[in-house]
Amino acid sequence: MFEPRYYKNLGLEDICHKVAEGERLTISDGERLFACPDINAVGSLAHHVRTRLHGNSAYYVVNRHINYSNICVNGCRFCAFSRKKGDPLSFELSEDEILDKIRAGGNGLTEAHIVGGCHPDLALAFFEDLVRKIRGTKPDVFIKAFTAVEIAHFAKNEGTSVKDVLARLKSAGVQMLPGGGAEVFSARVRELLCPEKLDGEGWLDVMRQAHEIGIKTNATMLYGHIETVRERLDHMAALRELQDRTGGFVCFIPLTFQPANTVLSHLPPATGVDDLKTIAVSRLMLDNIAHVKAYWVMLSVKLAQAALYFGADDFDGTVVEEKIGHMAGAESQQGMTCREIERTIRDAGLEPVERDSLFRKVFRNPASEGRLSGSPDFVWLNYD
Ligand code: V47
Ligand code: SF4
Repeated sequence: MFEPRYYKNLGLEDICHKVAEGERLTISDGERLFACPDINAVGSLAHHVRTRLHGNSAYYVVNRHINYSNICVNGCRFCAFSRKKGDPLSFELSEDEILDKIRAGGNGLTEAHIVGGCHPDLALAFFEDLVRKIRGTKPDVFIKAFTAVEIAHFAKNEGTSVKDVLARLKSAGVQMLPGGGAEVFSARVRELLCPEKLDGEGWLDVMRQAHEIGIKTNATMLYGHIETVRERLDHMAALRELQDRTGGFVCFIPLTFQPANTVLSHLPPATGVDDLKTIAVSRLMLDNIAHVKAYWVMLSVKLAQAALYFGADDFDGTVVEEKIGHMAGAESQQGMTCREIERTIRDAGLEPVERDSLFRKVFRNPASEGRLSGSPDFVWLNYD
């Protein structure tokens, strides 16, 4: 399939050549890829890059998502998760409830993914204390917590700088920031969908500062609502530019918009072809970000499996309990067992590789009672 002659017929011979040579693609190349009706042609280019980077491996992580609260001062039109304070459907977990969820992960858990709304009253000291207690309870669990949007919100609430918030959370035990809250950086889209939220430059600036003090982060893009193809590509180009400077992004996660229960519920969701093409073009444009995630929660397990042949190399993880996508109508199951993930990856003809948050390979010793002991399903079976 990865045949220059084939791409010549599609008018994409130059792009095929650049991909083969590892040359950077331009925004206009990205537009031509999005416009190409031959999804297999675009997918094969992305699969070529993904295979060059990761061979036959497809990664997953034994993780758990925890949302500490859905109370949020912002009212993003695409969000079905957030509630205002006092709303009967708002929730706020206590420190003990959060620690119980961490403990329920058993010895197999390697990552806690902790995010919430921009809460009006929770002080930074609450989060510092929480992170310290998680470290004390489960020192081996990697703490990936608080989006750039939450970090900027903590700084504003606390009357301090982003730098100070990042430094304090790092010293409490935060090891990485998740990639949420990026949406699309376009000021036009943000004005219409999330005018109260930290803007695109602000999001990039928080990430830059995190990278500068040695905190790695992920990056997302929410697509499939009112954004244009050009706005998706501008978003990728902005991430690529920052990555050239800092090298701090670990994984890119295209998030397909779930419209149910949002102000935008009248919009049709992205089609499967658009989802696959977006993943493929992301892999091709983001030549300096090592990993692209097929987030099964939003994509569905079946489409995420197919995405492993369209540029994605990571399947995310066990997740256990997910609210943001499911409150917006995501039809995927709540969590996956390691066995289910491994079967899904193997059935695609790829090799499942358990990784930690930084994509270091995890080795397990089923015979040992040690730090990462237990059968791969241990995490799931210990959760009730
Ligand atoms: O920040 C909100 C987005 C994000 C909707 O970094 C929506 O490893 C779809 O960021 N439909 C949360 N998306 C998810 C996220 C994430 C997931 C997995 C791994 C990582 C990582 C990050 O979801 C939010 C927002 O950008 N979002 N509403 C919606 N209706
Ligand atoms: Fe709040 Fe995040 Fe939902 Fe926006 S997407 S309303 S910031 S919880």
